Amino acid sequence: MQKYFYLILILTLPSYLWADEFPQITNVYNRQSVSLNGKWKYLIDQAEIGNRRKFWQDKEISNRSELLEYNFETAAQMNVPGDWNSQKNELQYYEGKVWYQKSFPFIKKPGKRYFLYFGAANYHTEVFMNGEKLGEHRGGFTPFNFEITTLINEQNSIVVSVDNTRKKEQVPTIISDWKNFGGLTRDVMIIEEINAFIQDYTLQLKKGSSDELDFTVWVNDNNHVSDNQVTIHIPELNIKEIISVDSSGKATRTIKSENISRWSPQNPQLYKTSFSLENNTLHDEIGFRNIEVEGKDILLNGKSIFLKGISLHEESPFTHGRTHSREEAQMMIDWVKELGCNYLRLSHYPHNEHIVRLAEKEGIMLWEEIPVYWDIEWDNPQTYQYAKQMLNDVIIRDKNRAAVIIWSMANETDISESRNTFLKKLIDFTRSKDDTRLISAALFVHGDGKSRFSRVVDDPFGKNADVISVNQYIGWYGSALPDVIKELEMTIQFDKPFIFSEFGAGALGGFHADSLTRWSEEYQEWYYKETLKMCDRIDQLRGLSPWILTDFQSPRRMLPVYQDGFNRKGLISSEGKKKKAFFVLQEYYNQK
Ligand code: GCB
Repeated sequence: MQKYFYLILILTLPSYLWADEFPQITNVYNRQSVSLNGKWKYLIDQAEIGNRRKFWQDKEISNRSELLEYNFETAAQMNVPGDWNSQKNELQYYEGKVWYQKSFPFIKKPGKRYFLYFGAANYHTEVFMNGEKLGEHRGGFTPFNFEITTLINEQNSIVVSVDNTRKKEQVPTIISDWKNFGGLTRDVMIIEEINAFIQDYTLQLKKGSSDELDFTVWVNDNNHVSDNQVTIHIPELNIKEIISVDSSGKATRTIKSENISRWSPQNPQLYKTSFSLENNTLHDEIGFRNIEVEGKDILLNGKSIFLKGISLHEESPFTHGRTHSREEAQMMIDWVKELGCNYLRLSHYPHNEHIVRLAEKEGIMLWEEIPVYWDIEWDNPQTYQYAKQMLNDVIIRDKNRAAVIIWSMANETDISESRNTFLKKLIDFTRSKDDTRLISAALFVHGDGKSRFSRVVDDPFGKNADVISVNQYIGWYGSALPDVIKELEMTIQFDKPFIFSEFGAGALGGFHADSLTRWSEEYQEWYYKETLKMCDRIDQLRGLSPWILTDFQSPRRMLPVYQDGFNRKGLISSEGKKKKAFFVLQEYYNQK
């Protein structure tokens, strides 16, 4: 009986406990590393036989009489990073398991430690190296890593299964309005470190202070030495301090500096900073700024700002796949700047680190979000764990980026007791990890019956948020045309900054007609003109991130001729061409 009890216990343990992940190593692009990007072999495993037949043993065919019904050696290849959908016709709509394999030689250096790092893989990933399981990870948009020091050899084989099956309890859940790209979607690399190394650090201005830096460092030391010393050096600020870490590897210090030139869109100042432990030095470029709210204002470095933004999915109009490279990030940021933005909503999940870093360099403030999207399983503790884990991981990755000003908890979630509790727990968790940034979520509005287009913003989430954000689509969804937008009345029940996290209308790029014709560029142009006029009437408004920079694919948008698989609300078409509304918003921002 007891035996069964334990068996049941093991089977019901939340699966995140299975993962044998090493705590996230940050600032990976400035570390010594070997890229594993490039061609990987792959096998489609719709029948889910891979786990039973132990694909990870990656057998070579040594005996011609042996029956082996899988074989990486002769398998086709695809690019990593990259979603599978846009690379292979047969995988365009595939949802299920795919096994990846890569062989590579390696020269191990004495005294080094090695870590296998994945920028992201969607959704459930199991990782094996040289026949052994390293662990698994759930969640499609955040990094994870495993220590491989004792496993790595002169010749190696890594086998990874990635499963993008949608499941009720996952985050996001079954339904979403974007394409469920599967695969090893971001960079894969081996990070080289020494026995005791700086695994992570926080360096940002202390909340409410313009001359004190809060610094925390985490050293990972195999020998758990207690007197490791970390030197932090910011030459331009004349800062050089030596700090001893405790036996858990942690040290915290407040560092004073009078001369900080604070980061802002006009002055995206980043300071070259180095962190050293013995002879090992890790470099970064870090900006310092204050972000807070006061009444209805968002204050950046003490001054009220207006967020001139746009929303973005991680999808390229040229590859029709998930973006993952620095070059693609540059392309997006160039468009964002051309539009006149100082702010970008990275929706609806954490985007890759390249775009976050680039936005920061170019002076674009960021909203980052986790895919708590529409109605997920609010009462399921495992669902909460998944959401919390994602939030935790993106905060760890991006906490030193001055550009990130808002952590968003969710998008368009119906109010209920369990949803309110779930989101409140996420808020509390976020504040405990990072009390320097603002908290928000994209909320629904509802009618109050006073008139056809009067709307109230009174979601209880607003009580605990710093910024009240809502999505609204009057003039697109439903039968009303954009001429009714002028009748929209917003009653906002919170004395806090208010932003439109979304509004938008669909247009097929290149389709021209009169402005009454749905799907024409002219309709979308008219919609933007009316909406922006309406925005000017809301004096509590402190920003916008209209929906959306570029068209993107979605299983919900199959209308032939006009949609053909794309959500057409982009200001830039699925071929990368600007639509008329792009210029309406550009003019508005240029005058703002
Ligand atoms: C929304 C959602 C977004 C959709 C958009 C639309 O409110 O937040 O994910 O894509 O509307 O196009 O309807």
